[in-house]
Amino acid sequence: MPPVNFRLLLVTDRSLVHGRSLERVLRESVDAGVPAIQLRERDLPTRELLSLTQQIRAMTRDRAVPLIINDRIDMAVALDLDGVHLRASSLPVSVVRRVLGRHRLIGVSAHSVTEVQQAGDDGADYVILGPIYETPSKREFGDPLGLAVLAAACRHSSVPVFAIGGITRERIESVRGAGAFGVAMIGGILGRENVGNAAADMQSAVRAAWPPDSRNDSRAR
Ligand code: TZP
Repeated sequence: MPPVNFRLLLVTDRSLVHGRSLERVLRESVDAGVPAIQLRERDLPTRELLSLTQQIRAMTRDRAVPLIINDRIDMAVALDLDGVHLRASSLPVSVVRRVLGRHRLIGVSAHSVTEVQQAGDDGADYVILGPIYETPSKREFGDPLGLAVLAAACRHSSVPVFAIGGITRERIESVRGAGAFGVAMIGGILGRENVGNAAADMQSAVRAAWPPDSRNDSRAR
């Protein structure tokens, strides 16, 4: 299995960047310490998504930051991305694995303990579980699951679990306490006016919660 060597995953939503270019705010985030990006721009037409992904790939490659894309296995292979993120309506993990092989990451969205377990059984490298807390886009993502569900999912999971949904700096310690491997977020960084400051702030809280030398894998960022 390829290593999941990050504790903070910044998920994109270009509707939140208020007229700034997504490439620019992601560059600011990465330069401030964000260690991994999930490009989640599912509604973009293929050619536009290709061009955006190429720009972001060039920026992340220069900085050795993993770039994961939602669903687009073709782009992951063609642009040599680090992985693909899947949800329930995507191709199954087993099929995606046949295309991507073992050296690219496969992440899966889950909304319950059972889905987390299933994703592990299916061969995902990690799971993103949420929403844990209420998020501004509550309607799309469903009711908050809460820390008890997160804790149960982490106990029963064979793969790292990232908590998503309403994650703030103040909540990082609680989700770590529930057993999360890391956190994934949109608004906590991209929704803030000064994205660089927000990213630095968030990464420092993540490093405080999961000190890099607290586990055997010293590559975790
Ligand atoms: N999946 C579950 S909640 C969510 C996703 C993609 C949105 C997270 O956004 P935010 O702004 O970090 O709460």
